Amino acid sequence: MDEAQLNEVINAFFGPDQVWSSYKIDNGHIHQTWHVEVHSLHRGFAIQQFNESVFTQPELVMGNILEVVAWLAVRDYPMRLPVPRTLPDGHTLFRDSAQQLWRAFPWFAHDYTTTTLTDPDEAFAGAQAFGRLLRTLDGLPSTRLQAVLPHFHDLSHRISQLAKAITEADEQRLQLAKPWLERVKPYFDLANQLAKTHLPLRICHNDAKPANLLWDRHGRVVAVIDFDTIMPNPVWCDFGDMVRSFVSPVAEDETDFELVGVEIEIFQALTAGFFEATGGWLTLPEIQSLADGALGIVLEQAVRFLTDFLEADRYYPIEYETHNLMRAANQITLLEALSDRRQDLLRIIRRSAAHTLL
Ligand code: GN1
Ligand code: MG
Repeated sequence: MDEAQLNEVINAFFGPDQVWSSYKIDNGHIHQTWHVEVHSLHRGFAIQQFNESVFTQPELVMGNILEVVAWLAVRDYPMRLPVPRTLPDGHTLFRDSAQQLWRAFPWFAHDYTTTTLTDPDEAFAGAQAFGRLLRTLDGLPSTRLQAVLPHFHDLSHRISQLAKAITEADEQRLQLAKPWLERVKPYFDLANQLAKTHLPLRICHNDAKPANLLWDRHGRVVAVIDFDTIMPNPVWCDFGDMVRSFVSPVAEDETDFELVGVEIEIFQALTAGFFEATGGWLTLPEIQSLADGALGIVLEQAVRFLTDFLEADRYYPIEYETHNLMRAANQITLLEALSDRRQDLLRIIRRSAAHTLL
């Protein structure tokens, strides 16, 4: 991406001859993002180059986002809303002369973002924010949302993709992956167990991780961002993604696996924050699904990273050759740690849920 290309995009969204400055933001595996200050408008924007190989129907993604923000805008939703900028022709996507696709969101002033949470108060506030989003989306007819990524949280489908990748992988990658495949296999039955739960579908964020939260200096969540994958799913999908990304004190690609583990205080705070926002609304079977759902989401992420490693890194960008294998290994280590503490997780969930029902 050169400056002339970004200038073309800025002209399209904000009119010709804008004076602007920008820097690239290193956040997210899928799209590429720039912070752009449009000086003549005295406003900042997040400008994104849209990844069409992941989201092959970009208009459906934008359609979902518009449905969701329109719903939230007239409800009791206390955070900023990522409303996409419209072009003069009313569209929210711009195709530049190099055939790349772009969109723009308002920039929300915030003090920090983070990929890991080490403070229980932050875990509480983060889970409360994702819970609030989930709760406020209740009632939005799911028929108004399109399945932008079919089978996104379909664990059995993810496992069968891994099986296919194993049969097609190059020998060297397969050998490297083998020990981790052996360690993850015992958990595959979780897919069947979770498939049997028959829970109501809720409108989930589906990427409920700290990197999708913006914070102010008082530890309050300014905004939940990245509405690309908002789709109906069982509630454990969002709870599970939070567990996956909150409870371990290190990033998902940390290679010192000794550091990967479950900070039980963080889990406790996360659970309390989540029930603070959703308590009394969730059904008992949903509450009972949360612990195994969390294990399921960690398993799913491990399977996705492992599949991508075996498929020679088609999906997730990598910084070194075994990056996806290391990400998978990290997630398998976390899965084992969570599984060891399953009884504690269940007890904490039960207590927390009881508390909100009183
Ligand atoms: C991807 O791009 P980003 O970081 O928001 C992925 C999620 C994964 C996550 C792992 C559309 O999200 O599903 O859980 O990486 N998004 C997509 O960090 O595949
Ligand atoms: Mg995302």
